[in-house]
Amino acid sequence: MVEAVIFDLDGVLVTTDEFHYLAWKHLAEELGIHNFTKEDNVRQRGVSRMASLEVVLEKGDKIYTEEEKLELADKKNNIYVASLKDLSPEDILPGVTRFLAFLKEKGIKTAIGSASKNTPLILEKTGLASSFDAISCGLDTTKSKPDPEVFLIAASKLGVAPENCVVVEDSDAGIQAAKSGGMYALAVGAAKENPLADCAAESLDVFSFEKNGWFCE
Ligand code: B16
Ligand code: MG
Repeated sequence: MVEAVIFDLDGVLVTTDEFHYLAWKHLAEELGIHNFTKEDNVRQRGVSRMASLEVVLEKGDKIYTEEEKLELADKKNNIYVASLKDLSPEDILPGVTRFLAFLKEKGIKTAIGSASKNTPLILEKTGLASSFDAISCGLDTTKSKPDPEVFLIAASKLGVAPENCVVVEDSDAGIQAAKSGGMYALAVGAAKENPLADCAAESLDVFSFEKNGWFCE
């Protein structure tokens, strides 16, 4: 029985996935890497900032020390945070408000399970902070997706057993994390063809509660 839904943030609730891509592209260009593409960015979805940096660096041929890598990750984060300056409720993805209203009506708890350390800033700017019963993010974890830690912390903060949680994710790393944490996985967007997912939809906007009756049995 579904008692809680844990939402990924970037690319599921908010359009910030595009801002991540643009910030990494900016950094790549500065490093002389001109062939960093949206396909490369798919592998950055859901994974940590440092793992995302490796996806950029493997497109070039320079070797960086750990200290230099930390500086590069910081630089990207500064570009990314600056690009969030005008983030507002208008950047909430289509279908999110309807989805949250449905869950509230059914008495199903909600949480955030995001790899991003910028989660508090994004929730504040979009006005979403008060819409969730618990927040678990990159500031709470020591391991990143595909490790299930971020979702298990969310479930524990909600007081719901993992097998009664559904995770909504747009990344392959996140779907893998949900399944290894013993949760249901609803894949949207970039992850919609992931074979590990229990169900899938192009976006939350077109997700049908009627066709997925198990959601509210
Ligand atoms: P930050 P999610 C993830 O957020 C992004 O998908 C991923 O691309 C990013 O590297 C990660 O957050 C860390 O973000 O640099 O802001 O701490 O999809 O798990 O909500
Ligand atoms: Mg995501």
